[in-house]
Amino acid sequence: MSKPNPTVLKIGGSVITDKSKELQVRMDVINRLADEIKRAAVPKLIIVHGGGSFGHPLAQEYGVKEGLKENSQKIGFSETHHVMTVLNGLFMDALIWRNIPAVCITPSSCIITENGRIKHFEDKPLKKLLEMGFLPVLYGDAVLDTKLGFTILSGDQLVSNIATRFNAERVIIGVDVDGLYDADPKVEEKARMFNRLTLKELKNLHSRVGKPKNYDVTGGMFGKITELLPAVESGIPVKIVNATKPNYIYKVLKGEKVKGTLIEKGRVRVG
Ligand code: IP8
Repeated sequence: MSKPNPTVLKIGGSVITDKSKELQVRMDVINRLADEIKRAAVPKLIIVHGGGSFGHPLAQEYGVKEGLKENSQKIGFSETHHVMTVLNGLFMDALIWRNIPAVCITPSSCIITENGRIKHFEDKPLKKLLEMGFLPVLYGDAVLDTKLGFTILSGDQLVSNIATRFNAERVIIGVDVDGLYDADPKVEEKARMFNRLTLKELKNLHSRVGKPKNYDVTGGMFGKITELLPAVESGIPVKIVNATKPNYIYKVLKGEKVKGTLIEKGRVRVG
């Protein structure tokens, strides 16, 4: 029997938290997503979630991403990591209460970056969990860094790294908009969504998608695009969908047609 390659699912922090208020979880959304994940029953799944109004405001307040410059930042590293474990705990509750054998893998305990890029990743437990049929769950985290002392590892860099490392079949990115746009759809009324993009087209977008103006320390949609490049480059298709809309995550996990942006390495097929 052939073993399926894993699916890597990212759930954005803006989906599971209310970014207008610090430390505001959207438990209703987490519960609905857990139901959808349960119903879809994907054989090999790895989940990564973002920080939203848990990790980002604290990371920004203490300049965690920029690294350790003064001792007073250390408590900021601890707090940022801690609130992420709290958000993760709520996510894990929702999965485990539904009888999903999910296990949390804490990035700060198994990953060290170098200038913000993943350098060491002790991935054996993750691999073993996957082989045993567990659902590993990771998240964007405050991590140690060989050059900076510490930094912020975005869920998107993690997704791309894991997808490449485990030769994922596909990556699904659940966000709070319908897909990838040529401008911020929350600001620009006329923003146009891409249904499909090639790697080349995606690279061109870099210069056109502006940096976010909010507190998202890992760069919002701009950061996402940059981080997804290695996964797409290694031939893994990436689908960006709106996870705030009921059943979108269920449908995409099941391989059903759903509105969103599909990014593939090769030329876009016609039809
Ligand atoms: O929300 C960063 O992860 P992201 C998480 O995926 C923290 O960018 C700790 C700010």
